[in-house]
Amino acid sequence: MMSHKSTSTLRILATAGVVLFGLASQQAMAHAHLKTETPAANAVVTSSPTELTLGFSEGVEPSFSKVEVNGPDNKPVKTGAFTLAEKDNTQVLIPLPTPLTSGKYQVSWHVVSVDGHKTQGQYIFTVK
Ligand SMILES: [Cu+2]
Repeated sequence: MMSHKSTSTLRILATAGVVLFGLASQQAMAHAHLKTETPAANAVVTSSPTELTLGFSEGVEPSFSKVEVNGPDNKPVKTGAFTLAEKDNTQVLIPLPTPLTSGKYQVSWHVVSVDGHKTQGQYIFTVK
């Protein structure tokens, strides 16, 4: 019967939707999200840090990832090489060869995780 048929079609569509949604959320969880950062987001530090550290939820590919820092007046800050912590590809170190003057700094990160997914974000911290 017609009504019975359309009910089963709906049921199949609903099941497919749940499966697709499940897959999509699993993939989202596998992306590299920023979990910790030093200096912390929105922190006010009293002295210039000598490096930034960014800890991600997944390992990242250094050759396809970058971290940019912009200082007061939106001027780009010179940073050292994008470096991964030894034996931990989730921990990124960004050396700051030149001491930071007082002001607000914006850190923008773009990373490709080991599963090939791109994520990006930004945060600020202040040097007093
Ligand atoms: Cu992913």
